[in-house]
Amino acid sequence: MSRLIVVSNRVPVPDGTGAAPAGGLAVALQAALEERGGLWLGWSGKTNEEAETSDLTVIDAGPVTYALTDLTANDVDEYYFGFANRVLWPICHYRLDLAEYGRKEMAGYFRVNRFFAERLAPLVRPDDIIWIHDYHLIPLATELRHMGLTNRIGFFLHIPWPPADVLFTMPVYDQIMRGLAQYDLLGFQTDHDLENFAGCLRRMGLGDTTDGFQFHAQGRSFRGGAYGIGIETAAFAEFARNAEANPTVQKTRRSVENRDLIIGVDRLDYSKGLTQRIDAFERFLAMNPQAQNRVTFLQITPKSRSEVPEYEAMQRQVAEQAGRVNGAIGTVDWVPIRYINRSIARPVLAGLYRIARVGLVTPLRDGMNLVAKEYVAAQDGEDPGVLVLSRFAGAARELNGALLVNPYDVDGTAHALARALTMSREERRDRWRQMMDVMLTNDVSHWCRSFLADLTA
Ligand code: GDG
Repeated sequence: MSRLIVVSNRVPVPDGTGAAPAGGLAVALQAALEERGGLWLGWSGKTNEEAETSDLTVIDAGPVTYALTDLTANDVDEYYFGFANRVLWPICHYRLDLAEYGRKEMAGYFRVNRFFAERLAPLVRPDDIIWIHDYHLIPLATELRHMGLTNRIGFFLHIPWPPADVLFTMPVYDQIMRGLAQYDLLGFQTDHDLENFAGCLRRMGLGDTTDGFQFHAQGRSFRGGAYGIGIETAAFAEFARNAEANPTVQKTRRSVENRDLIIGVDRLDYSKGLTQRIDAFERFLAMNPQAQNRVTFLQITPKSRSEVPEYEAMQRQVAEQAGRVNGAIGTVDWVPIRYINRSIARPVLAGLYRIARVGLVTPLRDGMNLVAKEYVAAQDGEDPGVLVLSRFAGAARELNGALLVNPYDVDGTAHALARALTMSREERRDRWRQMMDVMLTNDVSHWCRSFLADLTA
């Protein structure tokens, strides 16, 4: 079996204590790396003005080696905050209005990708297979090919891929598309993202596809596929069962008294539809006065990317909105929205999913959305809660048992909330079983194995 090299912007290096359970993606990739032996390379998360000449930090953990590189503060500004998170992230989430183009940032993105390639190339053996992750590193294959590497290189995009008319608004779309054509396998979350990619290639006259999966562009052949990412379904279900007894979860349960709990969990990000979600909750209460003082909406929203101006503005906007609704609708003994701006421990999160009657997951656009899957896996199958899910999340392609909503349609989401809270136990069980069966098959190990099988085929 060939050795596997994984490259991602950040690397989940195990801390050796086992105290913090790693996310599903880290577990699945670590398992694949352990099986084949391998290397995981990425940014250390640290800045260092001598980054270009300093050594990689190498951590040997049995069959797996972790190699971390620092970046200069300027590199991080241009490559990470500037281009990855202020151009590619909004464009791939269909937010043309939020993309901020700067020549410096665009150049920085390509420069840092070259730097990653220079760090990686000396470590690669001829028969290694290389798996690169996400929008930060699209041009990496181009750089590695320029250095003469002929290894099999796969790429998985964790976020959506937009249609041509959206992509083409980005000044360097041509270079980005040519960069993608240098891989041997391109993995997307859904068939829709794959179709969008094929459409972009065709519209550019850069290449075409023979059977929907096999592409021809720039004199090369490569494959594309939809590989929807999963979670560790069975393990997470077990984890949530045990987490119900967690003291913080029990305390929360008591504190909501006999009210129904609705839960939302999202990084603070404009793609997650938070303002529309709060509007829908407010509308639901207005349309169902009997629900007043009978429900609590708990929104857990750790801050992210606060250095990016659009995120900073959002933080203020959502906090003000939650405060306004609480002021207008709340009573002396009832706070309708509990809005938490920090990250909470994973066992507490799992237990809260389990006691919530509704999982409210309404992104405006999302590659997959693992919160939706975690919420379902955490339920008690005998008396499960209901998932209300945006049709614009990749997860909606798989989770047919959810109540699918259009998050821009505030009335529609409010109706779905009312329906979720009054749904019969029988219907809840049927819907849950349907989703759970799919998720037990399509778990994160399945995702990892399918991608690697196609990359090595
Ligand atoms: C990207 C794509 C795609 C959140 N708050 C807390 C917490 N979380 C955990 C959740 C979940 C993860 O963070 C979020 O994953 P998502 O998939 O929902 O969203 P992104 O971060 O945007 O991820 C997405 C994903 O990549 C994988 O391919 O699904 O579409 O955008 O696991 O549980 N965890 C803890 N405390 C929190 O407060 N412990």
